[in-house]
Amino acid sequence: MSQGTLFGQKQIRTVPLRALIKHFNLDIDFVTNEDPAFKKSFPIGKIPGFIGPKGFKLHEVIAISIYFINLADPQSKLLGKNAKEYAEVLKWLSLTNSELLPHIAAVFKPLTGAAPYNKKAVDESAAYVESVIQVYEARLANYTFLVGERLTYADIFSAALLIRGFGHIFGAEWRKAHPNTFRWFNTVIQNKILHDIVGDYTYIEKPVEFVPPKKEKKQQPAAAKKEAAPKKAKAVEEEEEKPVEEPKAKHPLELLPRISLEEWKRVYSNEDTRAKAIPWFWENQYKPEEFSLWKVDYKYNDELTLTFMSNNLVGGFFNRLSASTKYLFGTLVVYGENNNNGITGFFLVRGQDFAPAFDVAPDWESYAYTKLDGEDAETRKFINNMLAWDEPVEVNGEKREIADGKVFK
Ligand SMILES: N[C@@H](CCC(=O)N[C@@H](CS)C(=O)NCC(=O)O)C(=O)O
Repeated sequence: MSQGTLFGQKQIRTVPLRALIKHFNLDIDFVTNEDPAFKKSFPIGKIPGFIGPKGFKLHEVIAISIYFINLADPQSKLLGKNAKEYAEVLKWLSLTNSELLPHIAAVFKPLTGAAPYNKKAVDESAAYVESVIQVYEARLANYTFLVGERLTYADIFSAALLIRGFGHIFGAEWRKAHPNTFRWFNTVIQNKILHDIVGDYTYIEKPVEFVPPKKEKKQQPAAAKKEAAPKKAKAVEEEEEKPVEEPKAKHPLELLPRISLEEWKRVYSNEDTRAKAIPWFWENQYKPEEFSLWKVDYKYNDELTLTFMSNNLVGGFFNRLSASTKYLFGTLVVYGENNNNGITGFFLVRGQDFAPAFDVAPDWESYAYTKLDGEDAETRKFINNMLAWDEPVEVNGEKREIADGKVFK
């Protein structure tokens, strides 16, 4: 049975909700707010509105969000992992929804001509946006995400609504002055949950500038005619135009010389690992001037339970790393047994820094990265085993059997 209907069009507050529907595969239709059912059920006419089974109705984006998440998974860590984190998630949702977004709109709408322009009011709103953003800057100076150490709905929701800021007023200079918020936004916007709805994100170079509306000049009948055009529905009026699209800057790793990883990936998949692939790797693939080697260890091994779940965790991490397929090859194995296991492995990374290749995955900081010396015999022994998985792994002086593993290629 259908789980309900969400009403809206392209309004920004529908973005995080559509992301939840997709992520949790909820059976909820997304229907235009022009629909008579919306008009009848929501007299204030604000978007989003939701109608569930048996006439259950909700408005207010935060309430609808919490309902969707609980409907899909009452244990979801997207709402934090305890009462304190849950309250913190709500704090950020409220701050972004009530303080940030309306004031961002109060800056760019007058600039784009969507609302009357008054320089003093725009400047005041811009100053207020700045003071609120400093709350995000401060938190994100020491943490990857807004709540706890993992991605929560606070991140998804806030990044989604901040598209209005990044789409109109947070140009290159702003991003330089707010490195923490930018780094966080860039991470969250690429997370699959949002990427599925928003797609590849492109940044603006410069904020929108105020252009006095032509209609003030009396001699322009075309503009005057436009002014007299019939008004759109109120809620649609609220919707902002698409952000200016500019070509995406080249990924820093694209600027480096290239030895393809493709051939190695083919060799590793097709050839006998010990006899052919491993010698090929050291001879043809590992060029220290172009690649670096990293030991990668999961930081929270004591939280792992069943080995197959640890392996799923690795699978999820690899999925989220997929934007870096061209720059990485690696394997992570799960060693040990149920309720006593850990994750370790190695990666070959284009360039000498691991961060630009890994930071596409929102959970990249759940792993520790240690640079390896490819000339060292012990290192080679470890990597060879991470390719062959035919010997136990040594962890803190103890030999542990490999239970499972995944190859990132
Ligand atoms: N308090 C509401 C605000 C919703 C809201 O302002 N929605 C905008 C679109 S994102 C809207 O419907 N604007 C139309 C209007 O103000 O008439 C919520 O948090 O959901």
